Amino acid sequence: MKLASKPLVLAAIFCGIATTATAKEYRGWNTHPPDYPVSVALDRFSELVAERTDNRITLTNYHSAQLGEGEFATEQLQFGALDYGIFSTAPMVNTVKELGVASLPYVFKSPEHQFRVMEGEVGADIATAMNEANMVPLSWFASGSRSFYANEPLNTVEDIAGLKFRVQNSDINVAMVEALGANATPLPFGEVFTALQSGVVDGAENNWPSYESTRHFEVAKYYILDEHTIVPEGIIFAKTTWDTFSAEDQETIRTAAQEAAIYQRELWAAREAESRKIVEEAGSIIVAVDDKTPFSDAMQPVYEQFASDPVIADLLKRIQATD
Ligand code: GTR
Repeated sequence: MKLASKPLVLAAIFCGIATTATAKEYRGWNTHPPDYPVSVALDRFSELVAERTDNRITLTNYHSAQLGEGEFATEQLQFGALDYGIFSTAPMVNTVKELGVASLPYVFKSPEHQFRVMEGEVGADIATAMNEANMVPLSWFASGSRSFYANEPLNTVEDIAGLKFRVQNSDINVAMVEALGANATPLPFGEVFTALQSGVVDGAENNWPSYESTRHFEVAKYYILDEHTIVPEGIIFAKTTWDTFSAEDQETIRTAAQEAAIYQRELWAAREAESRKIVEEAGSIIVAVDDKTPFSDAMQPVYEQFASDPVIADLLKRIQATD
């Protein structure tokens, strides 16, 4: 077969280069199934970016932990092996100590207070610290309050003691459970159902939608609404990827991430109510906690251990001063 003439080969090479330079695909991590509020909003984010960059930037979301469990994905992001994703910041606490302040029990007065803090000056300082670990947060999604559940009755804080709880992989979460006299077992999210079912752990802790979507309620039906943490969860890019975008594209992507977050917060409110209904109808025993003081008092050692660091102490003071 006759080889193509030199100009033709050059033209082909040139076109190849032109294609890669004008359309690039990026890989995004997500742990939740496609119909979960977080996932739906992440897909909206990708659509907005594609539309607004004339498909030059394609953000492909891999839902349902297809790219691995959270701890692994968090490391991949920090190494720049993943481009972006929607991440819970709990497993980042061990590498970015500033994030620890946002994982402290009862640090936020409400989900709205968390948004005001994370979107304000404290959030900007936390973002700067995250940049040093190769992470650029773009917007914060609703993440719900996390509460304990177990396969035996939980009516008061005393009932937590002596049980074994799965926690996210964070030193603060371990300390929190230990402060209640219980045992903490860090495990990947995707392994919790089997761990509950086989008795490796007696319980776990999470928000309404995750308690329901993972079907943990089928194997741990006692849910006590102590609402100990509201851990920030957001769209986070690897800085190594982020820095390759022009300032104009960065602006487009950041705006889309913020719009997606507003959409997600609406979806979240509806899903919280729906999840609550599903688990109640399935027989979960829900215990309301009117006075959370016994929980927050018992968790004081966590503050002594983590908030004595001057950097955390300063951020904490500023969070407490935020309305
Ligand atoms: C969920 C969160 C996930 C994951 C999970 C967990 O609420 O959305 O990203 O962190 O909790 O408990 O591991």
